[in-house]
Amino acid sequence: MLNFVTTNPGKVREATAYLDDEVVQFDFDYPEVQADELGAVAAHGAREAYRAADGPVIVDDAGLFIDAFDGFPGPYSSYVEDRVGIERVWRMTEPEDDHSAAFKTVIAYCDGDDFAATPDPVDRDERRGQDLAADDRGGATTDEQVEGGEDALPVKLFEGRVPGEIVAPRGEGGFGFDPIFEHDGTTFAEMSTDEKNAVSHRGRALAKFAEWYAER
Ligand code: ITT
Repeated sequence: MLNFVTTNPGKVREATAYLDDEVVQFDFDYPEVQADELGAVAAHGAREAYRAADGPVIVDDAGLFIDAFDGFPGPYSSYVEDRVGIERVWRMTEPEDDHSAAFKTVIAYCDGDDFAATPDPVDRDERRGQDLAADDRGGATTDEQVEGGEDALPVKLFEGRVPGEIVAPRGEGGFGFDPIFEHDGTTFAEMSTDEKNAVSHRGRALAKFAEWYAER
């Protein structure tokens, strides 16, 4: 059994399609550290949640990065959805603006054990707040054994990104910013879960995670 640590059932719905193991929503509102990088937020959450859960956990920290706003709301997307609302985020983009955007997600896995070093990132709390972008991954992995300390719990990170455009809200499906995010002419809220998974940031990260997790 795998605990998906989230207050958002939409994320769990998307994950079940990828994993043979039973995925259970672990509704634990972990304190989100203020950091400019999703990887740091997700890794911190996975460590906190692992201490509270009875088994392996995944945390998914996601955000909408709008080019015209230099990546805003990014890691602050949840706060902006609650306080501003997605309709007003769309209205904030002027007609003459570049409407391109991307959804990004980082899935962080923790089961309390160490991982064999691989070309993929293993966050050992050494890079808090630093960029864990896909292109930087090589440097995130070390063979070093980390001494004791709960903060040193290893966390494995899987990243996904999808490009798109900010548009007027359309569609009834999905969750969060899906109605204002268009990919190839269709908003994520107009897609079924399977259609969204096939192209989405979360689908890409989940596919990488599922492949690795099946071996573990
Ligand atoms: P948890 O932190 O409890 O998992 P959350 O919904 O707050 O739930 P995030 O902090 O990762 O999750 O999400 C940041 C924001 O981005 C939040 O407003 C989400 O609704 C939104 N979001 C995340 N993934 C999304 C997706 O696939 N489609 C649309 N909006 C998404």
